Amino acid sequence: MHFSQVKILLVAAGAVHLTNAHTTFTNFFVDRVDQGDGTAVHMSNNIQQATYPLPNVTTPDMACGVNGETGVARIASVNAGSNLTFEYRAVPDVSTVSRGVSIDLNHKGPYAIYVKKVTDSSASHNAAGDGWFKIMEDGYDSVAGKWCTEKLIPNDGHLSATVPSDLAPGYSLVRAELLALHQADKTPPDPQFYVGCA
Ligand SMILES: [Cu+2]
Repeated sequence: MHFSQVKILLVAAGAVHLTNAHTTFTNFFVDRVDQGDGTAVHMSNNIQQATYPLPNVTTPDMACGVNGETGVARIASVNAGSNLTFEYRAVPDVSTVSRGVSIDLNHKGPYAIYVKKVTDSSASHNAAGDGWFKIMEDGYDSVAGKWCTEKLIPNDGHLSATVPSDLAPGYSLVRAELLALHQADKTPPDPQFYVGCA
């Protein structure tokens, strides 16, 4: 779907203007089961800017996004080998728009999924700092001629990873990082990181 079509759709739905059609991680799926809107997900509580990229790469918010250090009560149970899916949306509340509006097509770039062992997943101030390791990455598919962000759109905004079979039992945070590079070669460079944790 082209951006112009998205805009028309949103205007028709009476939604607010969609500035730059950024994106944010809203829904966590375990073995393809949706845990629910924002459930077990660390999300921004700024409704106007929830879909904005992080302003720079030195902010502690690089770990889990704005308000990402605030623990959430709901925890999802996963098993070694489970499929984890991260749904990104250009509009966090899809009750006002059609599902599947995940990101504007002009965003091109890779994604990666990270895990960090923590002592309590529901606690706050777990995210920033050491301990993260990468369990999945995808970038440019030279056969298809597409970036992962371009595949995101027909895939309902879903990124996926598999829980490593050797992950130790206990609590973990899992972090999704989507990186749009369409402004990264401009002056000043503006790589757009969209990160969130479950
Ligand atoms: Cu953007």
